[in-house]
Amino acid sequence: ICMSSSNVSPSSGIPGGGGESFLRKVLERMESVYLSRNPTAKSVLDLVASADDNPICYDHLAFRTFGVSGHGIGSIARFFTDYGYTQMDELRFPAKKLRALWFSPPKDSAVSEDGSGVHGPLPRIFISELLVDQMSPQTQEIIRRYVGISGNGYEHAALASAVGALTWGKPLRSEFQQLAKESEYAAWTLVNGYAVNHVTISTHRLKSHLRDIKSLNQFIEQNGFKLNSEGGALKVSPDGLLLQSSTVADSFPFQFSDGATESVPCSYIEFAERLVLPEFRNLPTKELEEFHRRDGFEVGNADKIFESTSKEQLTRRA
Ligand code: OOG
Ligand code: NI
Repeated sequence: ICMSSSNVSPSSGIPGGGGESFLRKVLERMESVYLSRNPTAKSVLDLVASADDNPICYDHLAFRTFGVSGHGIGSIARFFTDYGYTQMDELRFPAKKLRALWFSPPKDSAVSEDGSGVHGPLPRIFISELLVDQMSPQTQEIIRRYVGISGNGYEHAALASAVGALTWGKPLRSEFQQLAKESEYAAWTLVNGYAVNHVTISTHRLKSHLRDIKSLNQFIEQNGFKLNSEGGALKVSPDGLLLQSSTVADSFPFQFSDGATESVPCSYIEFAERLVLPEFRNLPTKELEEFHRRDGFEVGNADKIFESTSKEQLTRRA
């Protein structure tokens, strides 16, 4: 079975019981929106599940937001912190005008024997926000108008994600294009809202040879899926202990409010391998738990993973 995440950080929330089962129900709805919109992610999960014949554990789920008047990271974070998650480190991406925070899960109790996906160990949560103040006046005007239309929608970000709805109206194609020129992240967020941006398979918790992320990458490509090639398919943290890769996002025909339809990017799937920390290297494999491994995220890796929804990656020939 998947090792339960042994988080040492105190969880102020509600471990187990009604709180945890509600949290998992919400994650289930978010995941089902994600799987229904992203055929590549669904196929990759099915493929890995059939090849490994073991429960798949999620390392993290990620969301994108507009960092302006309450609509930023906090809007979606609130749900998770209310259900026991703990805010961890901040990551900054000055060139992309983004910032992110990650949240570690509460100690979970409801991991069933065959717990897979959202029924396995609770995932970390990675939430980023666009630094809207740093955008051009035209871009800011569009973003501020749409978050304005949404009213108090930001108070219900998790609900919006779970039901797969935008809290603002559909934009004009020209507005999408204006944002895309300046920040592909902004354009993505305008048409996808609080939808799950990606789920990440925890490769070291697989049992077959696919637990090695390099083997998994090869397997994914052999099966005809395109990996995000930005800076090389495999992203490695400076300490060498956090290895990540991702597919290129799917796209879907989006009908803009002016009636025009254009293909826009939606979500992708990521893979992460967390290696054992030096101080635990002598532990027998059987005794290894998640907390013995490299935790957290890495700016250098993340910066390249953001490109999984970029036009350059989407239009690249495999
Ligand atoms: C997030 C990219 C970063 C990670 O695991 O470092 C990331 C995004 O594309 O919104 O997922
Ligand atoms: Ni990620």
